[in-house]
Amino acid sequence: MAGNPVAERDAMARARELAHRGPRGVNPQVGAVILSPDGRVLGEGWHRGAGTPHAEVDALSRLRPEEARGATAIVTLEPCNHTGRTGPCAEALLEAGVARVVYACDDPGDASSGGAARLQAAGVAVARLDEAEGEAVIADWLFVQRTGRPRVTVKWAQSLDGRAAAADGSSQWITGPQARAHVHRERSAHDAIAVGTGTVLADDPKLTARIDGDADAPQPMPVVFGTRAIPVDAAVRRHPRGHRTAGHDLERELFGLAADGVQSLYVEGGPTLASAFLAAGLADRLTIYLAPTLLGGPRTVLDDIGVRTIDEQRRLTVTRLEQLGPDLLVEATTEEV
Ligand code: AOF
Ligand code: ZN
Repeated sequence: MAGNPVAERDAMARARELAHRGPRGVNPQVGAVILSPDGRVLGEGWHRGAGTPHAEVDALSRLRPEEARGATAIVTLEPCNHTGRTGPCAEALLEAGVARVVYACDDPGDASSGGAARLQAAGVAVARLDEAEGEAVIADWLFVQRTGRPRVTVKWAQSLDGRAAAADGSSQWITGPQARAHVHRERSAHDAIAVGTGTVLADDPKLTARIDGDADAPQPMPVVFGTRAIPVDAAVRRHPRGHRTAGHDLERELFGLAADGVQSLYVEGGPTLASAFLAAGLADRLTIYLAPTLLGGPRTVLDDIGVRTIDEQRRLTVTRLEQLGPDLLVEATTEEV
């Protein structure tokens, strides 16, 4: 069965919007739109998190049974082929009598993939559309599927001479308000935010995302690494998402966070924690705020990251360079290209 290209492209864009209504967690965000053979929207759906109906089943549930016969399902992810917490979507689409399925990206799961082939074998027309855009919706989830851990961004602010604080440890403020506003948007864009106990003791950060004009910005869950106790009156104890504590085995902690649905982690301080993530090869992206100031002295942004000799230097690839008021933002990945 041939599709209706214009209606299908619009429906896929709509399905991507619907996907974002779902929560980030252990399951991917998925959206679905059901079209009549002449390209009218019959129903919309999205996945509301593990244990709840998948997007295509949610969309089908909005239709009268006879409407689904001969319809086209537009889904941002390949319909699953497994019985997990819910039944296989490929079978649900077959039973409903859907004649055509258009999806954006393949399901990477060993058990859950194969829905497209299953549908095709049963005589349903299957096509793939807007793959890159579909992958972008669930980029962090796909990263977790591939690596078992959240994607990690390590952030720091520094003087031009590479210091994170003055000799006495004071560090507020090195950068200006534009850079700090940017940091709050970055906090909100991550599922969790990590600091060491040293930073909690020195700076008493709130670790909330405070964005002008957006009181409902998503808040990252604080994760405090280290062995020292968090003071009873520490600001992090009043964080709206609570907080969790973590130990020294970074990889293990990351696996645990991913198992609890954390797809991205923002490592915000300080030098000890940033260095530990870099030394362990667990930093994927760096965001470095450079302030046009000099501090000198011993408080460098990093301590030992395992580089003994110049052959071991950690080459980065700069992915973005931006001026934020008086400061510069350098974004880099640890992947060499
Ligand atoms: C779909 N449509 O809306 C979603 C899919 O065990 P479950 O039921 O929670 O299934 C989770 C897996 O199903 C998940 O890892 C991914 O492979 C797929 N997600 N598939 O057909 C959806 N959310
Ligand atoms: Zn499914």
